[in-house]
Amino acid sequence: MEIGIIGLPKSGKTTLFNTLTRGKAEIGAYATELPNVGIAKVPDPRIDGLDGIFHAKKKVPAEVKYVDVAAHTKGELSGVFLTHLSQTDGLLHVVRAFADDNVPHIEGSIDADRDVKLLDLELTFSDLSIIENRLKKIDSLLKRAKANERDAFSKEQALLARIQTTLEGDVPIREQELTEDERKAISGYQFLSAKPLLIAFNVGEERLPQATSLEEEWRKKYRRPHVDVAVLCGKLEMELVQLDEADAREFRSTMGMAETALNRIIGLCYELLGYISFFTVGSDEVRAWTILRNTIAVQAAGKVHTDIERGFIRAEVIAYKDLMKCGSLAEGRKSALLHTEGKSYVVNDGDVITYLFNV
Ligand SMILES: Nc1nc2c(ncn2[C@@H]2O[C@H](COP(=O)(O)OP(=O)(O)OP(=O)(O)O)[C@@H](O)[C@H]2O)c(=O)[nH]1
Ligand SMILES: [Mg+2]
Repeated sequence: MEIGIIGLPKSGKTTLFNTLTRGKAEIGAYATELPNVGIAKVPDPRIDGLDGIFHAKKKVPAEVKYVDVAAHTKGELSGVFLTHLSQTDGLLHVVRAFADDNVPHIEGSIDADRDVKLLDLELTFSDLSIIENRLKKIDSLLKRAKANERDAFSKEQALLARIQTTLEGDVPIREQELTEDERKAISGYQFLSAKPLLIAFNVGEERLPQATSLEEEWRKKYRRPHVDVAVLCGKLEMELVQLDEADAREFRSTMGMAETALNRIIGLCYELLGYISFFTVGSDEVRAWTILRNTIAVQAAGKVHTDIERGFIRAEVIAYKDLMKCGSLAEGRKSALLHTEGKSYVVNDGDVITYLFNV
């Protein structure tokens, strides 16, 4: 589970990266080719709820990896950037919306709308160039292909040509009408405009009081299928995660800031990417695991351990809410809220699962 942070130079990418991962990457440094990589712990109050029952030695939240790729100038979403970005499951676009004369903007002025479009174009260009190369390759392959291979190549050619035309009409791949099979067929290309996108507008402190209304306004404007919007003040948020918790809380309540940007952005990315969490519990640890919506029990087991997936016998499942009502797994069993499921059970967000397995 990995999210790539993108944006124009000096938009606040590394600042946000540090906030999300509580990291200490150098700010304002001209980034090198090496990306910053860090882990964000996904805040989830249910972990504490479960710990109230199990008093575990360890509480382990779900984790999402964030990759802050180096700054790139226009038209350079290629080479090393592309390699890092193509492996991610989603993109977080940091858009500069703060004014600061000490931080020059590469385009010479602050214009968030222009920057959103600019990056969109870059994603599109990157995909178009991959498609062009592949189409050329298929052309030459078709000349030499045996009769039994031609069909597959022709099919791929037709699909890519269709995607190309639609992309040229400014429809990103994430919004294109493709069947499940077609999406699968192109998944290997890791197209950037196919990835879910969170646009994070980085506003200055002076606009903090309007953050909520700005977010509403921008969400209306930019929200698309698989695209969501957040507004935050990157610099302030980074300073706040470096404070101790009580001080940060006090500051937030004085400023009327409800939730930390950290929690909100991680939460929004989680939803946007279609992730859900299930839990394993015990006196050793209470732990959240990340899966995609519609994952079946046996695949989810593989997240915990490949042995459990291989030797899967059954899963004992209780919904988080039900478990909190009963107060223990034993009570859950008695009141039949805990149910036994087989391999193909579709796991729900918040399921607490005990696996029985045999290897
Ligand atoms: N005033 C103000 N300055 C900010 C804010 N966020 C970032 N900055 C400043 O902008 C400069 C660039 O921030 P970075 O986080 O390094 O931006 P970046 O996008 O990672 O930059 P590159 O990696 O060089 O492209 C630094 O001097 C930050 O202190 C903000 O919300 N307000
Ligand atoms: Mg940076």
